[in-house]
Amino acid sequence: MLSIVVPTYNEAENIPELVARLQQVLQGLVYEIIIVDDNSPDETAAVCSALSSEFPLRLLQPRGRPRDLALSVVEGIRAAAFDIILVMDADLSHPPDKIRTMLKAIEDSPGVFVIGSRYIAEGSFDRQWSLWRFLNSHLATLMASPLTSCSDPMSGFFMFSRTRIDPATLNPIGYKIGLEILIRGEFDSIVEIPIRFKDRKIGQSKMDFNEQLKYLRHLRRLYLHRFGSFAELFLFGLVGASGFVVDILFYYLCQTLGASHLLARALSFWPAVSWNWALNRRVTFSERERRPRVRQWSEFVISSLMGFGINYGLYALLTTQVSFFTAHRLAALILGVAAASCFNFIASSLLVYSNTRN
Ligand SMILES: Nc1nc2c(ncn2[C@@H]2O[C@H](COP(=O)(O)OP(=O)(O)O)[C@@H](O)[C@H]2O)c(=O)[nH]1
Ligand SMILES: [Mg+2]
Repeated sequence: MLSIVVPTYNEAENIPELVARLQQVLQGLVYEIIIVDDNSPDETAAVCSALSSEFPLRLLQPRGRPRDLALSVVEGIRAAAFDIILVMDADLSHPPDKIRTMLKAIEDSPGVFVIGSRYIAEGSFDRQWSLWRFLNSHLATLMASPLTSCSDPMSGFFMFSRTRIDPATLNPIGYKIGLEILIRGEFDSIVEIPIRFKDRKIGQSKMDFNEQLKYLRHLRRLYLHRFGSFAELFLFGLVGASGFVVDILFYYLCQTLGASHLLARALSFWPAVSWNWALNRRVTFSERERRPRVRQWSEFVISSLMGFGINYGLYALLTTQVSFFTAHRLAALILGVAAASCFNFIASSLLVYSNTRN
């Protein structure tokens, strides 16, 4: 017994063929097709209503939220009548004739996550992709590689048992719902089935730049989920590195405008520290409580100045008191920066951006 969840947006012309192909390959099985349509302006609703008299098909049209593929799939999973769920695209990119192989894998071991993969042996694409699409797909996969060993977590063609996830824990955004379920679910292992991914014949892809930005936000959530404070530390480091660039730019800008190098050094600190504060508020700790800006900024400045004190103090102490560092000043400088960064991160995480203060 199988529930097939198909997210759609403007796929009215593809749905009849998809449904007919599913009927062909699934004869003798009990299954349902749940079309989760984000209120497409085309004929999707009429097409589905006509098909539903002949095929086991239901149409869901969620309202009250912006269009989102991943959220549509979550809604489809919630509405499914059966525990075994298959997610696939409507545009016939995913081969229905692999479904029985996928089902067999789940029947053999119900705890697995089965995914149709383009990147393992015998998996392939229909025709040459543009370099842009190719790079995009590979870069997206590479960025997810610390999260999963799956070779193609971006494939939207996968099957799993709903008993292995709690839909309430899913918090996706954008396109990569397979990755979301894979990371948040409790699966024993991943089974990859090679597929030939076909380019759509009808209609248009809805993948665009905005979806790629959403993917970065989605990845951030998954990294925080999987790596907790380490992911925050990593983001804090990235923000710090970008602040360093701001610092240098202003340092030169001030001098170009006539300031002395000492004055330029003192001035460029302020835009850099403000940049860091704002980005940490928006990116690193964006899930934390929103505290009043001026007060939080002031605390961030104080903690940064204390960090600088530690940085400078440690450098001075080591290079005057420890003979090794007298000879290796760069090592002292690096230790100073590392200690100050740790201090800054801890102060930010526990105090400046903490949840428990107001
Ligand atoms: N419900 C819903 N489905 C979507 C949305 N965007 C795309 N889809 C569907 O998701 C599947 C994959 O989208 P597609 O545009 O083909 O992406 P591509 O294969 O990466 O080019 C198709 O069935 C689309 O109709 C959306 O915002 N909401
Ligand atoms: Mg497609």
